[in-house]
Amino acid sequence: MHNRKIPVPEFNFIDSTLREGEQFRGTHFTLDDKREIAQLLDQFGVEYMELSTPVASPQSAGAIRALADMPRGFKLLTHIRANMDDARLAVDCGVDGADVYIGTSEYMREYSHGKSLEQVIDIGQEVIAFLNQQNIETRFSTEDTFRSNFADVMTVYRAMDLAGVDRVGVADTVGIADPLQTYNLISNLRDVVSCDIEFHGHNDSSCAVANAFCALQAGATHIDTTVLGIGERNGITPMGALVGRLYTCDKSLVEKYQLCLLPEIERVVAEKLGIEIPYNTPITGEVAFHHKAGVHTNAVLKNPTTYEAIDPEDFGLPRIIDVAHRLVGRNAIRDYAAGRGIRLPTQVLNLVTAQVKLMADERPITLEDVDRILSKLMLPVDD
Ligand code: HCA
Ligand code: CU
Repeated sequence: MHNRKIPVPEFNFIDSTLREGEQFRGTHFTLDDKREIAQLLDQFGVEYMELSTPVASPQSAGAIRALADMPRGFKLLTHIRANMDDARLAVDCGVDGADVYIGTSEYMREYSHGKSLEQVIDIGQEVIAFLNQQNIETRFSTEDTFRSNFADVMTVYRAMDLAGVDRVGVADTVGIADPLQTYNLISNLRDVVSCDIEFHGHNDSSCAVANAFCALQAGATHIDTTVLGIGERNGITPMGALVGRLYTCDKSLVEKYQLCLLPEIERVVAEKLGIEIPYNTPITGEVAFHHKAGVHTNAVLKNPTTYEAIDPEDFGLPRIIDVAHRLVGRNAIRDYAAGRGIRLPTQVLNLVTAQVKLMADERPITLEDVDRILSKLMLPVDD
């Protein structure tokens, strides 16, 4: 069977930790927090950062102005509604670009802004024309794209492309899209517009990373991410997990980023939010490089790639070979003992392994228990 792999073309991360992430339950970033997070993400190498609209509050506007003055490699964006007042204020705050959005689903048209499709296009054209005059990079997205009429959104995208927008945005606002739908919608859009394409996907049904990845395969050029995936409800595509997905596809895709900073960035943001990094988070979760079963540890000790798609060293992280349990293998015990300066002749090794297993059958054990078993039989390692 031919296992076709669709390549991922060049892409940009739009980090929205300071916009979508501000919408996460309990987020309260001070101005200093925003500066610190922006500096870390700048060092990591994100290409863009999106901040909450300056209309939201004086601190929101102040943060945009502060980051606009900061030495940085990323382009500074703010997220604005499709109206002229918001667009003027964004320009006044010194952004490099504006992410303009408006709802196109029936729900949004009925319960949110109440505009017809023609009115949506008219106001979009006016805002894009104004921002273009100001030399501001522009993006126009249709909120709730996947619950909007397909022909309607394509009409809006085509009109915005013709109006000279730099990017159109596809938003899975309520997290209902699946990877094939995302791939299909963006492939179709790729044929309709000549500008760049952005994807913003929520994670309500766990597809945000897969959808973002398929969006790239279909021709999207920009992906919205946040640190740890924070955002409204359970958030959007987490940057770390998408890095993991891209890395396993082709490591060279993410070598443009300072990968060793990822754990620190997530630690800082988690601390500010007062949350733990979920234990099973790709790459940075505490069990991400934890090997346990004897069959696994035996192979990993010879060549980690056997059971690892991602090399923890690329992220400055250790690999853990767990020996304190009943599934332990002899080679893991030998390696653990050697690490503690203990040489185990084969018969002793067999005995230690058997004793660890027996004890672990009786109760959960710790490394101290393994150490106690070892110390009874300790011999120094020959150098
Ligand atoms: C929001 C909605 C949004 C916008 C995304 C976009 C969404 O919280 O204001 O601008 O592309 O998920 O639709 O985040
Ligand atoms: Cu969103």
